[in-house]
Amino acid sequence: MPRQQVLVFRELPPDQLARLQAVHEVTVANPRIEAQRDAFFAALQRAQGLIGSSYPIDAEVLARAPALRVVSSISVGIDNYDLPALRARGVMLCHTPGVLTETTADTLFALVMATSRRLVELANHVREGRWQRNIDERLFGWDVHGKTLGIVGFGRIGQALARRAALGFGMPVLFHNRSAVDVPAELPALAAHARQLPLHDVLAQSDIVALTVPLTDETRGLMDAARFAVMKPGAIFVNGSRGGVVDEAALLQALDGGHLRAAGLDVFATEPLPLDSPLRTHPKVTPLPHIGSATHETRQAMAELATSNLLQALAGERPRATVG
Ligand code: 8YV
Repeated sequence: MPRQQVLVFRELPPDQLARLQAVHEVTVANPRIEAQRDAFFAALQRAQGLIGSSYPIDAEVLARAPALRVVSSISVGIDNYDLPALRARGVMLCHTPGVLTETTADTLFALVMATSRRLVELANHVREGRWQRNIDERLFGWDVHGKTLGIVGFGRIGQALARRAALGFGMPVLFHNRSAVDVPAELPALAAHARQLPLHDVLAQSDIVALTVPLTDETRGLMDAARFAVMKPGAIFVNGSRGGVVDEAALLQALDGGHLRAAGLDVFATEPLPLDSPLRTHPKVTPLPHIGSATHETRQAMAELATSNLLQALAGERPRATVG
């Protein structure tokens, strides 16, 4: 098979970069880094394969990639990719589902704990020398065990989150999902713990609401002022999906007006979060820098899968994880 031109647009672990270099001509250029952007677009002109994440591959980029055959995303989310434009060009899209499910569910449950028990706020209370006497009710958190968890989006990550909540913390789980889920048949361990309900009922009956939906035309702006108003007074909101699913101004109003108790956010409409965003310093918000899958083990596994997808596609084989 002739050596082909591969463009890596997000850093790969050395062992995975070496796998690509052993077979193809590889250029590494991350367009999110100003100093590498010209190199990215120069290499794009001759690239048959792309591998990376967190950069929009749209019709404009594709128009500058006349030889492109496959894009291998180091992500499970595919909202950065213009699917109709890729289809129109016959460019295959691969991604990395499955390998990051448990890690991302861990992150989401960590946000449930951190917001409910005020972990970051109270750690800072100690760090900043303000722990001068036993804490009182002004610094108490709220129990997690036994509370009702509402999950919006019941795919792999939502189901993994439900297992943690129901089987680990005795939490009844209510979930909304676009398609019907036969819990007794598909998820027998959750049969006695998880119920599918319409979105309104999940929001209205849950003490904690967690988003795990993908960002699509249907879910963009899903959590708006009306839906935050449906949530229980004093409820906690956690977002591990995409920032674009949330009307952030409406979230701030729900927090500032006292309707919502707290919010744990791993994703934002604009990332990195702008320094002037009120979400960055809001006392009721626990912000994380999009660390859903960001562990050494899982990012290595994602890179390995994405590299295998690309090598297989360029060799004319069927990759393990294609989109569509
Ligand atoms: C990563 C993610 O943040 O997989 C996704 O969709 O959001 C995360 O795993 C990111 O895409 C890094 O590759």
